[in-house]
Amino acid sequence: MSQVSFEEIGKQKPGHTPRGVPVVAFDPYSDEVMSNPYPYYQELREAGPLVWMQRYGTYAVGSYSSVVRVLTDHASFCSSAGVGLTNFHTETPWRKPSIILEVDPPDHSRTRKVFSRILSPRSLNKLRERFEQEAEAIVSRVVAKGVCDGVKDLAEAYPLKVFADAVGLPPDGREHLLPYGDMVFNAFGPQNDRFRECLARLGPSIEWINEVCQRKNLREDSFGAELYAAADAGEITHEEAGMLVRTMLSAGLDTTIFTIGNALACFARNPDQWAIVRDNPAIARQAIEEVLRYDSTFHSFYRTATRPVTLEGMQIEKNQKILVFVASANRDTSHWAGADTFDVHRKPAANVAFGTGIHGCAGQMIARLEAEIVLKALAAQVERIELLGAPELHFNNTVRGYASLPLRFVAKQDKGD
Ligand code: OVV
Repeated sequence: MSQVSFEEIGKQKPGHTPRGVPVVAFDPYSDEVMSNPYPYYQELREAGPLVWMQRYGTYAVGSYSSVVRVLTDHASFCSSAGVGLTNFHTETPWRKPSIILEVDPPDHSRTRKVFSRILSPRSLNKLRERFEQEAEAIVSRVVAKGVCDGVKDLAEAYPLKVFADAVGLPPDGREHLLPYGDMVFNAFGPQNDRFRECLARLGPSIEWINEVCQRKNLREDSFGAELYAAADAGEITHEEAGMLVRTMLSAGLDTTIFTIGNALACFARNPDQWAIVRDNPAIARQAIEEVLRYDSTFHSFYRTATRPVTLEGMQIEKNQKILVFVASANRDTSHWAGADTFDVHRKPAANVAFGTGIHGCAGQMIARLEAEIVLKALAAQVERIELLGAPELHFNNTVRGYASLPLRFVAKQDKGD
């Protein structure tokens, strides 16, 4: 098999099918597939542990074992060529690459160390009380309203308040966060209409983001302030501190918002599962894990082969992109019994919703904390979650969630019991 040169990557046309690799024809970025990707993921896994995505001229993995294999071999499957379809070695990224996501060791290790410390369970402890108070207030509001949009009124409202506060953002201008995040996650996919329309709509959001990443705009006693303190201590540069604030704002909103929305949809559609959490809120953390497995928020991203590498008995050429479907791995029936059933009693067995390996989500503990606290606040006040109409999906090239969820939160008769 011939080796693909740098220059050829990105210009590769569908049809350059490598020999011996099963071919998959569906477009994972089409509205049709995104509406319900799971039958397509099954097709992908049944085709084989490593396949060729004809539409985009990339390899892909969708089974649990091959996904884990790719993510735990960062030496062979790197992130520095970008974790989207765009190959940074040959194409121009839409923004300056992330210094923690789109980078390999040893550069990655230094930024990751600082970032992980600031988001460690230990440093998150001090946020719990404030997060709980805010969840109680927001949940009380939606319960009082009765009928609401579960996305706008709860799933968006909560992280836009508590996470943005924790980063140290000013209260004004936060409406720029979601258009920016939408762009970040669209940009991991192909430069399709969705990407172009999102970029065209962005307007002043990029400038606002860059502005609030500066030290003078961040509150004291915040993640942002801690990143700049790490710069004062010489662990990273001051410019890098600003870039890591950008990472928090890129990665920390859409993801948690969609996860909370997906949880609401799961429980509205499975009232028996809601009854379990409501009657035993201690299970909330495990239930969130099941939401993440069953309806993963981050669906897919890429790695790039650093050398000719054999995977699942097939040869991948250097510089080739490999599409990693974590949402498919989380539905792999050879790893999960009854994978397509939402079951909060399922024992948490290492789902890959947050990825795995050295690039495994650095914010996963705060993401879980937010979702768990919201679920517990709902469990304290809400008897039933009723779906009043068809949920509206939000289409994004990388993350999956809802644009709106018409819900009624039926209050418990006696909140005290
Ligand atoms: C994990 C993630 C998602 C989106 C953006 C970034 C990271 C970043 O580092 O900017």
